[in-house]
This record gives sequence, C-alpha cells and structure tokens, in this order.
Amino acid sequence: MDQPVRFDMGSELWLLLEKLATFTEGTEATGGVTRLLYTQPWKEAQAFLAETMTEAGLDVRFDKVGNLFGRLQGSNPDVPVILTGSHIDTVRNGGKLDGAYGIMGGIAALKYLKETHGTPIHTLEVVSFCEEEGSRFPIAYWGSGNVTGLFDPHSGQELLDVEGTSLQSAMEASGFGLRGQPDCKRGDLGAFVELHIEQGVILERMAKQIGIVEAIVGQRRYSVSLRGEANHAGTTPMNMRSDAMACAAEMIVRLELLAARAAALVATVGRIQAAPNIPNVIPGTVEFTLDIRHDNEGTLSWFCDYLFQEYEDIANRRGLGLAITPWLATTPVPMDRSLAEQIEQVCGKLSLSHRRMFSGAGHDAQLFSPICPTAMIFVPSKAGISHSPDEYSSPEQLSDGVSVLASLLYEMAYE
Ligand code: HGY
Ligand code: MN
Ligand code: MN
Ligand code: MN
Repeated sequence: MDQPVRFDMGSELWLLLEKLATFTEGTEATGGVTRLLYTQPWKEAQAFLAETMTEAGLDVRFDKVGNLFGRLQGSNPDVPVILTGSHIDTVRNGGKLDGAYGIMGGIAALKYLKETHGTPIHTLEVVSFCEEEGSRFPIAYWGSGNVTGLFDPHSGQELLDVEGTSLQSAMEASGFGLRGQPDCKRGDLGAFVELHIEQGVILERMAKQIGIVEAIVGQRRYSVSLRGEANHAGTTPMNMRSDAMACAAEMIVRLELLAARAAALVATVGRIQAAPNIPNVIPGTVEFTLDIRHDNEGTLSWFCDYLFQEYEDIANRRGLGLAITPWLATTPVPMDRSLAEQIEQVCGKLSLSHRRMFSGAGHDAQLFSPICPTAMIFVPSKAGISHSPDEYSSPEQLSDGVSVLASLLYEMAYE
C-alpha cells in the first residue's frame, strides 16, 4: 500500500452499530444495551453480524461455542491466519461500542481490503467472540478462551446464572455445544489485532486520536459469601445481631480505603445480593463480587492477601461465616512491541496523533498475547465513559480507528 487511506466511514459505522444495539434485552429506557451470552438478543445479533459479514464478501462460519468468523481467504494456505475482532456480548445496560465496534470495524476493514486489493497472501479473519464480559455466568472470556485453549466447550459444567440456568444448557438451547460442530481451539493464527474504544479518559484529555496499547492490567474477580443469622428487624437488639449486610458494608468501606492507598490499583464491588432481601428481616446471608486490577502481578497478589486477612478478622469479630471464591485471575499482559511500532508508523503516515498506553479494561487480546503477536488499537471515549448507555465515540474517531486497522492488516497480510 503506497499511502495508507484515511476513511470517512464513521456515519455508516454508526448506523450499523445502532442497528446492532437494537438487539438488546427489553427496551432499556436509558438507551442502554443488555446482550448476554446465549440469550435471544445475542442470537439475533450474531445472525445480523453473519449477514453483514456475508454482504462484505466474507466466508462465514460458527464454531462449537458460538464464536462467529468472517474469512477472507489468502492465496498462501501455508502462512498463518491474521485475526481481528472483539466480543458481541455486553454488560447489563451497557453501551453500543464496547466489543461491537471492534467487530464492525474489522468487517469494514476486510471489506475495504477485499474490494481494493483483492486476495491477500495471509488469510484474514474477523471474529465476533460469543462472550467476554462475564455478565451472565461467573466466567469471562468464554469465546476467546475456547479459541486459545484456555477453556473447552464442555468446561464450566457447574456454572449457573442468577436464575440457576447452567452454561451448558443455555449453550445447547441456543444451538451450540453440539456433537459434530467445528472445534474452537485454533493453531493456525499468526497474529491477533483488536480495535476497541479506550473506555477511559486519557486519549480525550491528551487530545490524541489513537491509543496504542502496550499492556493490559491483571485482574482478579471473586465472590465473597457471608453467613450470619436472619432475624427480626424490630425485636433483635443491635448487640445481638449477626448481620451479613452490616458486615458486607464494613468490608466494602475497608476495600475502598485500602485500594486508595495502593497507587494505580482499582477495586470494585459491582454486585451484591442479600437474603432474604426483605426490609424487616436482618439479612442472614450476603454475597458480593470483587473486581481488583493492577498492572503489577506482585502488587495484585499482595493486595488480595492483605485484604482477605482483614476480611477474616472482620468476619470473626462479627461472628459470621466467610467464603471467598476466586473466579477470574489474569496476569498483566504485554502487547507485541514490533506490532506497536508498526501501528505507530501507520498513525504517522495517516497523520493521526497517537500515544502508547496501558489498558485498565480487560480484553480478548490478553488471551492471544501468549500464543501469537497481539496488538490493540484504541479510539477515544467521550468523557472516558463506558459500560454505560452514555458510551460514545464520534463517527470520525470510529473511522480513524478503522483506517489504522485496515492499513496495519494490509501490511501484515498483503506484503
Ligand atoms: O471488565 C472489563 O475490563 C472488560 O470490559 N470486560
Ligand atoms: Mn466491557
Ligand atoms: Mn470490551
Ligand atoms: Mn507475510
């Protein structure tokens, strides 16, 4: 490619992303998107993407867990496949761009390359991973985890959603996980590039158009279960209670205080469930989630060990039972240096301002980094908002990201 091309396709992209956003649970009054793994909106969204990939001239297929691939066959079957894409699932009441943009942008890039440059040397594929967020079942990266071999389609037999539906039964009910369907684990990948919104405020604050990710922070996710004693809210004196909610409250405040002291560490309690969850009953049991992140594995381990010692002390002092169940642990993951340099050069040729940065959000890319050269391209998020209906990037920002992706994929697959 002599001079990379800077697209002006943002409005078209937004139209496709708005359409994709209509595949959501309920009609979120706030304009948010809820599209959880193996639900009806999820199936409809994957079907819409399969159609969009077909219209872009790509060969389409699903694997056994419902990952969707669009393939632009290369001329040399002996060289590795170059994969781009992201995840189709969302958080509850999330935005229109997290995950979806990386898929739509990947389809747009492959469509452009096919129409402009014909057959590549390396096969190019764009993937819509079936699940990344961990929003429905207590497992995250279910899609990319099956492609990279972290999971297999029959892992997670015991995993249940909040309604008690198992991952396996939900998968089969949506037509996946069946005998004879194509396996998921790939051994033919030469690189993975993920286009994604930043989901933070750095690019906007620094007035940069493109973020080049150098590393993705490590994450630990847990469920903390407290067992006290349900009792009458009116007749039980304060000094005779074994109140699981009050204990959880003390633990959550403690978490915030400790996290504030550990530079660059972030810790979140995103979900809490009390039982029996009735106003005039002292909660006997409470379960809450922990999401703890840092770019240094040692700090992450030290913080969790210290925190859980404090939780033991608090539970003992209050006379409650305590169980802490880990369900996600990812180490900080570096992205490929030479790909990062290549992206930097592409940004220069496209006259797009850029900066290198960490990702505080987890991404499918972190599972590929140990198995093949992996890169992430960020575009700015308005006010840094994400996992919210207010998630927004301008059509121009979306288009800039696709310009960088298409130029990079051209250099990787056609030369
Ligand atoms: O939670 C995350 O970091 C990502 O959005 N799954
Ligand atoms: Mn997300
Ligand atoms: Mn994401
Ligand atoms: Mn090559």
